[in-house]
Amino acid sequence: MSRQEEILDGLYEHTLNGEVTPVVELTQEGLAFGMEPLTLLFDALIPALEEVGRLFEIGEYFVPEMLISARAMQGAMNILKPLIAETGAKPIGTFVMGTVKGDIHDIGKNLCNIMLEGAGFVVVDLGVNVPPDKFVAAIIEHQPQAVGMSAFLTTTMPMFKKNIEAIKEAGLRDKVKILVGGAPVTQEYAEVVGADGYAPDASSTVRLTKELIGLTESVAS
Ligand code: B12
Repeated sequence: MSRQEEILDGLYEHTLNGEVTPVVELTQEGLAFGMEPLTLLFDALIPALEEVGRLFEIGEYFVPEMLISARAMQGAMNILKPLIAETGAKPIGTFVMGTVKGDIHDIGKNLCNIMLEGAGFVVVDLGVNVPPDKFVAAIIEHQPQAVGMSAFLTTTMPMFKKNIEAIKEAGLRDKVKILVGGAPVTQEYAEVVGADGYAPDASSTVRLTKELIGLTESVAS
């Protein structure tokens, strides 16, 4: 096995076991070795959290295990974030993002933010547990082209509709494109609640946002 493969394997295992110190060390070693930040993310860290979710589902992991795995991943993200987000690109728009009220999952949201920043968006992150009036206030204050709402629980997904209703009532619905996402969310659900779009991951979030606000990808490289 090459050292790169060992690093990816180690990152996966230590994230799964919630060991932040080796996760941070392996992330630094991988980068020093010339590995791409996105490779560490997509080939080790995200698969580890997917496995955490599976183990939780079958009753082998409980909330504390989920939490320490999430913290371990966060340790790596702190190092990777500036590397992924810093492109020096000119701002191409403003994106307001938040996890809906009642929900504190933020890793998926944060990942979308990093990729959006990397693509040149100014991201206003409202954090987690965001009530409808905060989304409305942020739209008024920051005048974004797009708003993203993240929900990871079937019990908090209905907040999309509440948020969209509040945005409508404030007379702002035609001012912004609304994207929804999170593990249990689907395209069908997005349509039912009246969102403009749904994306299953961070890179498609960037693609969809650009498409919705009328920014076509440049064909010239
Ligand atoms: C880590 C984790 C936690 C951590 C969260 C830490 C944190 N800071 O985020 C902690 C321990 C706190 C937690 C708590 C709970 N959790 Co939890 N958690 C998870 C876990 C394992 C991983 C989630 C994650 O971050 N994945 C990594 C990211 C990268 O995932 P991703 O989905 O691929 O993200 C992409 C897309 O979703 C999309 N996206 C995300 N947001 C947005 C927004 C927009 C606008 C767009 C366009 C796209 C988009 O882009 C992302 C990046 O590519 C999942 C399992 C799973 N399979 O999702 C359970 C899971 C979400 N949790 C679950 C549950 C039940 C809970 C608790 C209720 C447990 C409890 N009994 O207390 C609590 C609820 C707390 C609350 N009120 O929110 C269930 C939800 C079941 C359901 N369908 O409702 C899951 C699915 C586990 C399971 N299989 O049962 N959890």
